[in-house]
Amino acid sequence: MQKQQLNVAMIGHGFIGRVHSNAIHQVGHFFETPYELNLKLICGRNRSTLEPMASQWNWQEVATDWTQVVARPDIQIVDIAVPNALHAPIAISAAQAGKIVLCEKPLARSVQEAEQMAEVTRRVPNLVWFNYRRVPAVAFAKRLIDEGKLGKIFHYRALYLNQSGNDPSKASGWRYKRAEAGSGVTGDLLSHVVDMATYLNGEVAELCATTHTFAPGRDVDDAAIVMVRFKNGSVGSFEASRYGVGCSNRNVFEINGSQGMLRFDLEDMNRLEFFDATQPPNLRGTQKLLVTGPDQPYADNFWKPGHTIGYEHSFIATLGDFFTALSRQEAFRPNFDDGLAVQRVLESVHKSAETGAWMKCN
Ligand code: SOE
Repeated sequence: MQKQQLNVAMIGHGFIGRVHSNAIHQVGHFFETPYELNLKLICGRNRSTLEPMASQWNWQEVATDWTQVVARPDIQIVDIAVPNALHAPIAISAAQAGKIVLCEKPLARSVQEAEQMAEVTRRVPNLVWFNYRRVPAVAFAKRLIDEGKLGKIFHYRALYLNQSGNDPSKASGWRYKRAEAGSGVTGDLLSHVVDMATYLNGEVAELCATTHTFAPGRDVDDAAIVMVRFKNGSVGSFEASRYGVGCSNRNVFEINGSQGMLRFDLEDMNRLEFFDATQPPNLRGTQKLLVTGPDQPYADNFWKPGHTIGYEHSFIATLGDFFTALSRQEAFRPNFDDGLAVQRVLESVHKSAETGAWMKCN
């Protein structure tokens, strides 16, 4: 069958732009969909870094003005991989021009921006790159929870730590400036924690948070610690920090239920730890499952059982599921409304940190 050609324009060409470029190249190799993606155009402000990036990742054209790019009739997909301050104007213009819109997380700098983006973008297929939902071990955790393997959930605790804030060479980057990023670690890392917690354990009912900035003069948060009550009756904690010295990209959750426990650590991302409390007491113990198949998420897409995968596969799987949903005219999650929901929780974190009070979410 002839595939439908879709031309992609990616705005941005930093680290995450490379990750997205790889996913756009690879998705057709691992997921059977009726579309063929063309890496038509990459857009960025700095030609001297843009041109080598375009040639290394096989983007056909380069451009420096995103306003012209989103207006081009030969572009069907706009992928946003730029600093957070530009997410809203690009997403809104692209959606108004009828494009499919893919946006890096966090969706926006504020709830107000996210609301405008979600409103306009509901008319077009859209996605927010909360990629960790598609790590096979995380998707398997979701399946086990939905099957009731944990019973009633008591606790959900999660950490996302890196050490970038403690690195003076990074301090001048956009991620450390309120005007460009909107917030610090909350938007950058806590947003992943909130999305994953909502995916696995449902909505947050209320929370109480403290945030802290270690670097003198920095106008964004470096660390956030949050106590959480979920709508399903469980209680939990979230911690995110850029001062987690010794941790490069430590994204962890641990869930305790009446019938078992699940534990995940991105730094060992092919594994999911499972404790089955329904086993006879003398046989109970934590199993370190290698989630590469058989009968596990994405086992049919990637390699044979035991042949492990990496960070980039979570982006490929995100895109694969997105185009599968598109071809079936089904809803895709996480979309801009999910990004907005995360933004609301992050705003409650900031308000709670300012006032010291518990905040109701939604
Ligand atoms: C940098 O802190 C970063 O690239 C985040 O922005 C990503 O969302 C996370 O997945 C890895 O770390």
